[in-house]
Amino acid sequence: MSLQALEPRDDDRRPPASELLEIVQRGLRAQPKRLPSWLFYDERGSELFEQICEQPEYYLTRAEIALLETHAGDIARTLGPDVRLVEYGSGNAVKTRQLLEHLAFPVCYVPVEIASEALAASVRRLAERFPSLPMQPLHADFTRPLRLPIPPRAPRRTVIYFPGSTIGNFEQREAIQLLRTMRDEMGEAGGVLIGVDLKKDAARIEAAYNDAAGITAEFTLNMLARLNRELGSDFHLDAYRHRAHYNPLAGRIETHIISTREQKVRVGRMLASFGEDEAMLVEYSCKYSPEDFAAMAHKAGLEVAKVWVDPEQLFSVQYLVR
Ligand code: AVI
Repeated sequence: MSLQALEPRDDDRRPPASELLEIVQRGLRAQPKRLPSWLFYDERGSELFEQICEQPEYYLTRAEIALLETHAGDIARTLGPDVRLVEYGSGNAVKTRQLLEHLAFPVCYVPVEIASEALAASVRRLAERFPSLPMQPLHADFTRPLRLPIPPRAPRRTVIYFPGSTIGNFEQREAIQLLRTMRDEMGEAGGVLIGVDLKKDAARIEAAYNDAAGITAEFTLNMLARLNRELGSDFHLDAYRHRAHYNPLAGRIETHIISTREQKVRVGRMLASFGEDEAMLVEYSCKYSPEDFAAMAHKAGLEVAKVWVDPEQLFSVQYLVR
């Protein structure tokens, strides 16, 4: 499976219909069936994800924001002055703002995002608050080598910012490859500031992906609605359900779409069969102990220079250097 296979994308990253059809047909032919998680992020999926972040069970966002609030000064001191901040994925305004507010003399902010709307929105939001900070938005896929714009003045270091534990949506091999790409982009003196969700009590993790309000279930099944709309497939949404289970050996939430009965679906010219209770994998959300993550970063040629963890040890923000 390619690096981008399970990576969050959004609507703008939509491949042409013929390519999308091929990706989906391949996923339905696989044994067991699996579809890439970036298919979640059409317009509705992105809205639902924002709602997930506000659910009481989804501790990740709140824990990360609280960490940034509590340790903003220390994080800024660790990064040092005259930083060029390069954010992978369109920034959550709150997290990025917190960071920028505390950095000493940031050289520029470079949000990297393949979805042009999200990219423009993140720049708009931050430009209001930081009118004199140069913004250099880069419309690109961050899993591929980037051509970073020339900064307005020489930075002391380039810091890649990758919040949200999005690294958890990549399988190990792909996560290592992505960390290696970051290592190349940041250069000799650079660093990576990354949000990493931690291993913890399985019930707590499972609850985060099975919120009582059913938002995550709706988010998961929205993938099928998207395929029906974009490919003209005929998934019967009421004959599938969401299942998110924590696999303690692999240390990850495995989200599946379950067929509640025997059924067939037409996708283009393909007629795919589902058995009753057949599970189709749609997302991994990997959780790490600090040691696991350090070992993985090491394989990418990066060392953990500093880790900030909340008192409940739910989430971590980590600073990686060469
Ligand atoms: C984007 N990513 C870090 C989320 C996660 O927690 O894996 C996506 C998500 N899927 C279901 N809930 C949230």
